[in-house]
Amino acid sequence: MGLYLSKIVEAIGNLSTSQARMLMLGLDAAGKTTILYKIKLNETVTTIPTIGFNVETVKPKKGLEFIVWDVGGQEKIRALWRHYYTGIDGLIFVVDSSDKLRLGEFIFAIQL
Ligand SMILES: Nc1nc2c(ncn2[C@@H]2O[C@H](COP(=O)(O)OP(=O)(O)OP(=O)(O)O)[C@@H](O)[C@H]2O)c(=O)[nH]1
Ligand SMILES: [Mg+2]
Repeated sequence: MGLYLSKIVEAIGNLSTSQARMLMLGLDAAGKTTILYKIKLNETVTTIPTIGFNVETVKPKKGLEFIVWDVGGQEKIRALWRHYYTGIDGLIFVVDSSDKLRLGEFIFAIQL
């Protein structure tokens, strides 16, 4: 997971803005909250399924600040994702590469 985090930070580090509002979406148990707190605290925390959202300000790189919205991915609450799009600067899709069977479910969910 660390390699992917570095790539995300590297890619987004080229943005001209120093602060960005980011929305993180993915299916339940994809690892969104784990990633958020790994960036924020540099720790792998024990998570519980997110009902609603977590929002944290993180500094993944010097001079760059993200306000990250991590929205719960359980099936019943995916219809709420679209309400979080307003005003965002970037979207992070979190996909568990070992969960290939549910990739179609995720593609369906982001079209809701
Ligand atoms: N998918 C995934 N999970 C991991 C990985 N490494 C650790 N995990 C564990 O898998 C679980 C993922 O849970 P969360 O981070 O809460 O997932 P989430 O995407 O926030 O789920 P919701 O809040 O239900 O939408 C945690 O127990 C993690 O510790 C990884 O590389 N991929
Ligand atoms: Mg979560």
